[in-house]
Amino acid sequence: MQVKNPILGLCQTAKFAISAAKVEQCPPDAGYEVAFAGRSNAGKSSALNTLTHASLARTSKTPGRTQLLNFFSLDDDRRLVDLPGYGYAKVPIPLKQHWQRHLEAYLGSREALKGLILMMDVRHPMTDFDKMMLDWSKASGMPMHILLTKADKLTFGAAKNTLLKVQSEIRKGWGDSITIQLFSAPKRQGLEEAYAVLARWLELADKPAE
Ligand SMILES: Nc1nc2c(ncn2[C@@H]2O[C@H](COP(=O)(O)OP(=O)(O)OP(=O)(O)O)[C@@H](O)[C@H]2O)c(=O)[nH]1
Ligand SMILES: [Mg+2]
Repeated sequence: MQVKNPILGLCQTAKFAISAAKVEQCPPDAGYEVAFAGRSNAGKSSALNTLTHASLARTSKTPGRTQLLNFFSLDDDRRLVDLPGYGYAKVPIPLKQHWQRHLEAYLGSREALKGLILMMDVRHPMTDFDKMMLDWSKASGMPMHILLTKADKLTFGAAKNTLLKVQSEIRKGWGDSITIQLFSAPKRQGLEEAYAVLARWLELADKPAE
């Protein structure tokens, strides 16, 4: 029997929907959403582009580039959201406060949000900001999955060691519901694991073909 993978099909036809500078500008709060969060420059936009086979999200060598909540539609009920990177020191303070306020408002109030993908650079994991996000996920009960990005920058062994170390730290401090994997955008490493998480949260589990 042939098995269809609906998440792959939907990701391949993802379309940019809207950039919201404030929570009030977000699409109506209905359906299913998965948001991509992480420190500035961690590789959020690159991961999104790799998963959607498109250059939907702007990537940049300059940290702090994604300044708004960017929504990408998969279908009428499902969206992926590229969140502004946190922790970029050179952003002017008023702008920083503006993002933080709206990011917090989005995270704290969004009914459609079903899970958070947290990206950490495999070479610099578990920053204070990452820990703050882990605390928030635990306190709010929001499902979280971590991508250790840029795995291609380390040898296989070193990347695997970091994975095990961070996994153990997270289990001890935040419980075992948070899942974690290695990811590389240029090598397209870790796609299947990430798709499986998206499919679960977006309620698009594999179904036998009709
Ligand atoms: N080698 C390698 N480089 C990567 C990977 N992911 C991202 N990068 C690079 O890291 C830089 C930042 O990537 P972005 O995807 O723009 O990061 P971001 O988290 O969206 O950054 P902000 O929007 O500024 O918060 C870019 O130069 C990317 O090309 C990866 O898996 N491997
Ligand atoms: Mg970005």
